[in-house]
Amino acid sequence: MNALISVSDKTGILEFAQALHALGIKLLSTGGTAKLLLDAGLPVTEVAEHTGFPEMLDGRVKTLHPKVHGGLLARRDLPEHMAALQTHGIATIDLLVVNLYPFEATVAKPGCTLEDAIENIDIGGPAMVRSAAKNWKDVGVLTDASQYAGVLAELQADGKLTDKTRFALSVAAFNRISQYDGAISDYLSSVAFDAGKLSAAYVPERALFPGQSNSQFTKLQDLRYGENSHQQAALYRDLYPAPGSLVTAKQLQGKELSYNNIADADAAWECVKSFTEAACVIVKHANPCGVAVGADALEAYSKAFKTDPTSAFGGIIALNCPLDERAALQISKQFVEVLMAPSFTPEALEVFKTKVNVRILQIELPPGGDTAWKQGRNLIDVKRVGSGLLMQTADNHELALADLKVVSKLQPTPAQLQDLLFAWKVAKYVKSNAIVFCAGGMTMGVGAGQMSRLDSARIASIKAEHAGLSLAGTAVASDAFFPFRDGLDVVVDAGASCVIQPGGSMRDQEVIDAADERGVVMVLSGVRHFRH
Ligand code: 93A
Repeated sequence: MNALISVSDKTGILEFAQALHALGIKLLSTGGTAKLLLDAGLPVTEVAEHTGFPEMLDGRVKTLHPKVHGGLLARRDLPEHMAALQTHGIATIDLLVVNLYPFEATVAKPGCTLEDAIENIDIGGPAMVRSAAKNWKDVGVLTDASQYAGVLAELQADGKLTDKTRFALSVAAFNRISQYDGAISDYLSSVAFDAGKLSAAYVPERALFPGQSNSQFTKLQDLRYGENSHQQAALYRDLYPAPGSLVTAKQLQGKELSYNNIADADAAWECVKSFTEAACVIVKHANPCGVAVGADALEAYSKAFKTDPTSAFGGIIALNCPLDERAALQISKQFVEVLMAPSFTPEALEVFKTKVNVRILQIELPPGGDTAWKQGRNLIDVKRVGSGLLMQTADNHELALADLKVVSKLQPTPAQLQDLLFAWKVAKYVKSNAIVFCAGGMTMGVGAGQMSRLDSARIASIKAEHAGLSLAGTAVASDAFFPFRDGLDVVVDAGASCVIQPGGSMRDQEVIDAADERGVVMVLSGVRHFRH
């Protein structure tokens, strides 16, 4: 039996090689490994001697030779394969022990240069591992020192490895190669991304669908902690982030972003960028607590703030328009955790200079276009469940005026239609069950995340009352249908004059009749926006 040993991490290799030798296994080895074994007095044949070809190009070519790969890949059960080995004077290699150039450890070192990283990309090692792992029926492949003891015990007991062991080793080997290549791809992608070298022309707009395993992420930064201080956390981004998505933001000032900051900033940004007019979204605990459109940043912010000044305290504020000094002065009156906008005037930035804790993010709006990616959106959503992942195409549905179906006897006025569409847009970004009262391009009451739609409706109206807002004549959006008329009664009692909901309940007619009875407009969107 022949074993080829070529390891960068030499932990435990001498003892293992000595034990193999004691079993009568012939040892082949590469430069550094061979030296270590020879120095310990073990009889070892250098690969260069075995192939008759010297190591060259600073070791870049050591084992890339038919005498190595032929010996690993030949099927022992095929006479043609064995005859070919004989013709070319190639000996079989039955055991391969390889661990790779330490690429991961190299790039983890501070100050690692691109050249260092590149030199630590192992080529010959993975090639041998793949050959051996492909030919697992005949070759045992060890890629980690933790495997030495088990393999040795089996060889000492039976003189050979079982099929089961060789297959398990093969699977482990391919796992290792995949992990290794992933680390190389991630590192090079982030280097290129940071240097602005990821040319858009070569960045494919990947069509991601559930069932395709094509999500590749690269680490942007470690976070101080996760949702709570006893949890560890880090921020990763897609290999190719959509332009205008949160991970492309630049932090201009302020404390380090926390896990919750990032999650809330994303919720705020996703919502605010769905508006074409100047808009402001204030988010607390992943829900918008104020959303408004206006002539400019100041008006949009002032209206959004009015929805729920209590909750806005310590909120995340996102604008989709330039932030000027007037708006900055107004915003600086409240406690704000994160402030984000596509651009800031120098005067606006000056306002926050002394508020060193306020995190200011500059984030470009997506270029826009006919695909979700160009609109800066994710194509898929991922959610962790136990030891699994739930994947779905993202909720990128946008409602157009023409999609609305008026089902009440009363027809909506143009102003009501505008308010309904605004309310619907906001409801999409509110956790279910969502009930959103709106008027004049601002939210007037937001009920979020309740287990019953009825309670969301009650909470939305209570919050409006607390904020001193009148709900008379408002538009209401419900992210899913009303299962009974009771929810509708609550919003109409609160003052709503028109309602938008998906429809589709068994009791739609009962709910529509109730709208007619109460003298309010009801329109159906035909789509639902659950957000759990
Ligand atoms: O430079 S390589 O990509 N070219 C090769 O042909 C090659 N063969 C083995 N790296 C190669 N190796 C790697 O060398 C092994 O994966 C192992 O990590 C390392 C062992 O080198 P040494 O025995 O000289 O310390």
